[in-house]
Amino acid sequence: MEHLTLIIPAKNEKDSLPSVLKELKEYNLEIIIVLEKEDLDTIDAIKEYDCKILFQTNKGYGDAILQGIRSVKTNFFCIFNADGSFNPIELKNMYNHAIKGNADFIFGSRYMNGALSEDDTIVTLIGNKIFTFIGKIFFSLPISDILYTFVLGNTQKANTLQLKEKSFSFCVELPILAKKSKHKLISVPSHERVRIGGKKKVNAFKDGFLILISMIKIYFKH
Ligand SMILES: Nc1nc2c(ncn2[C@@H]2O[C@H](COP(=O)(O)OP(=O)(O)O)[C@@H](O)[C@H]2O)c(=O)[nH]1
Ligand SMILES: [Mg+2]
Repeated sequence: MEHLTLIIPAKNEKDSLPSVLKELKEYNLEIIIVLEKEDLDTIDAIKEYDCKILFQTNKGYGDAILQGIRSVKTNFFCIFNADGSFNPIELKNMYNHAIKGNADFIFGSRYMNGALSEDDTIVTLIGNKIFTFIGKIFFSLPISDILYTFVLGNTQKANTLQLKEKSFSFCVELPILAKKSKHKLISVPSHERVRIGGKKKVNAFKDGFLILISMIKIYFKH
């Protein structure tokens, strides 16, 4: 997968990120980790791994990913979590779709035949279903798991989208703007594992509300 760079946004992931990097070693991929320079515990935990570390200038999940995408040199990138929930074995299938030109953005989905989540709660499941439904009805998104954000995409095409969201609203902004720019989106089944350690950063209610506001804003602005 020589044309692929993983972008790993990380915040307080000292308990998970070292295992994630260890598992990724055999894949020989370009990796960019994006975190805050104050996150000394995470930085210290991964010092023996030879990856590029990028310090984000602002705060937030979306900010980290956006900054990561801007510094990718390969044709394709993939957003990859630092918590161990994504299985790198799934990258090959996503990458093949990209290389063959089957789609510009390939979205992992926990809600297809052959897919599964070990990390979903009833609240995140319902939230996801609602936002995925809004995505289908108002933005014609052909994806079945809008908030998962295990996405492999075309770097150049991502860079021409006017992505701005610095928070978790990035999760909906990316597919919506990609669709509006007439890029091709597809879903592929994914098996989400449980987080290795540390805490989930998403607050279902606060971030869910921000995501809803963001969808409404994008609907009326674009
Ligand atoms: N750099 C950065 N990474 C973040 C931030 N918030 C979450 N992340 C990372 O984004 C990924 C997804 O977050 P996670 O807590 O697992 O959310 P989940 O989608 O609910 O499982 C993890 O790798 C986190 O470390 C942030 O504010 N800044
Ligand atoms: Mg997670």
